[in-house]
Amino acid sequence: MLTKIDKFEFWPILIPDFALLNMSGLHAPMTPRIITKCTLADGAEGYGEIPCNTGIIRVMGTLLTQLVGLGVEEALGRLDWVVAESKRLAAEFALADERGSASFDRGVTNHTRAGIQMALASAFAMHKGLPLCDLLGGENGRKRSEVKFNTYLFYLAATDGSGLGYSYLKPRAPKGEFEKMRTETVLDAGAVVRFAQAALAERMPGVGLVKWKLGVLDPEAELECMIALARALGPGVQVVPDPNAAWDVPTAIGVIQRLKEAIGDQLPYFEDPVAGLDAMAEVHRATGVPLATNMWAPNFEAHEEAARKGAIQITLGGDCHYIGGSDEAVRLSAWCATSGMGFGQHSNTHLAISNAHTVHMGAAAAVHEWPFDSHYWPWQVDYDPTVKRNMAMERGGVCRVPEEPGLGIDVAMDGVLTLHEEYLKCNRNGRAYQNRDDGPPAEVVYGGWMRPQTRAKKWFMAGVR
Ligand code: GKR
Ligand code: MG
Repeated sequence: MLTKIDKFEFWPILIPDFALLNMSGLHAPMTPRIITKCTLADGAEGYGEIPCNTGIIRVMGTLLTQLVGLGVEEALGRLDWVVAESKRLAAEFALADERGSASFDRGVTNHTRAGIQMALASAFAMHKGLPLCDLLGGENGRKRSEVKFNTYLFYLAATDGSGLGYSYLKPRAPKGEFEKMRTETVLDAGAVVRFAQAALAERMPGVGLVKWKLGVLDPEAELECMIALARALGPGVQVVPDPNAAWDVPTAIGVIQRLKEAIGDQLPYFEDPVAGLDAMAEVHRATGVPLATNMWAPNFEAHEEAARKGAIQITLGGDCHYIGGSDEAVRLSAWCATSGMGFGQHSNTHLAISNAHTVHMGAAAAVHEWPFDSHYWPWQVDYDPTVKRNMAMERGGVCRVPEEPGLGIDVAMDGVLTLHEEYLKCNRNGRAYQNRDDGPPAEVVYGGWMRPQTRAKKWFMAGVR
């Protein structure tokens, strides 16, 4: 019975984060994640990494004990039970299990399933001596040998003197303009252009698509930034803006039409301009610009509805964490291949284990026409103690798909435990980064800032009085 699950463990951790702005507020200097680990009786180990909230911790703790002792294949066959139990427990514990409406996903069930599936599948791949993507890809294994990422950039807040503790990220001797600017203010067109140029020159050379998070400044100012960015980068680089549904329909139609007129094909698609599938369909009909989402299609049913309504032309639901696991992301890619919807993947602040699962998912996916989002390469990779042997990013944002069994990276458990200690210490000391919440740091740095729910206009600076 070599394939039995011997141990199934998980650790909430805190990972370093920069002062990124979005319509929900400002990233805190640390973000909670969860690392899961499955150990089989033959010693094979598999890992998962997911967003963290206190709801997931409660549900995960209850479910993992019930999987220990099962065969790994049997456990993989019980993922529907994981979903049903997670929903039941979320209701019993009165947890929000909230999807879609925030700029980030506060779901419990989707993330719990993902954390369990990732650890089980990578342990099983290890046991079989197969790279994970060959297991995920089914009969013919992987579909490709490289997975591509875009460059994912944000406006940055001035945090010096805020007392929030971002200063530990300031390098004493920055290796270039990108590292220097990463801890400075980026809030106008000039800084946006300089920061993106530095990212492409120094960090991700040869990448042909820059995603920029909007929903921060007045939409007119953001339009000016996006036009300046596209003009400065030139026709070889596309620009994808994402205001996380901060705008109403008339604003979105006006901004997108003018952006399209100004930059033409440099705008391949626009992400989540407005809230809800009906509004997305209206914006698409009026502008003709393809729209992408990571907010309004959290499951397969919503994808079908989105396709019927003409609301979404590209899904970013290929995110393993968001759709409930890398197996589900691969299944979504197959649905995209037949339905004609474009397939992409969305990302949140994360470390190497999440990155590795994304690369394997991308290698196994039926289609991979759009480069994936990743917070990792511009932001976290330099501050990641959870990995001893990592994947590398090559020119053009390319990650080569590993040939080794399992994930093809070496996880550093001492680093995981250090970050777990940080989680325990911060929460003991009352800093309480237990759930990601971009509101409180925004309130400290921009006094008078209000949560989007309590103000008429949802972009960030509209809340600064
Ligand atoms: O990290 O601030 C952020 C992003 O806004 C993230 O939370 C979103 O989920 O990256 C995401 C997006 O594309 O909407
Ligand atoms: Mg988005």
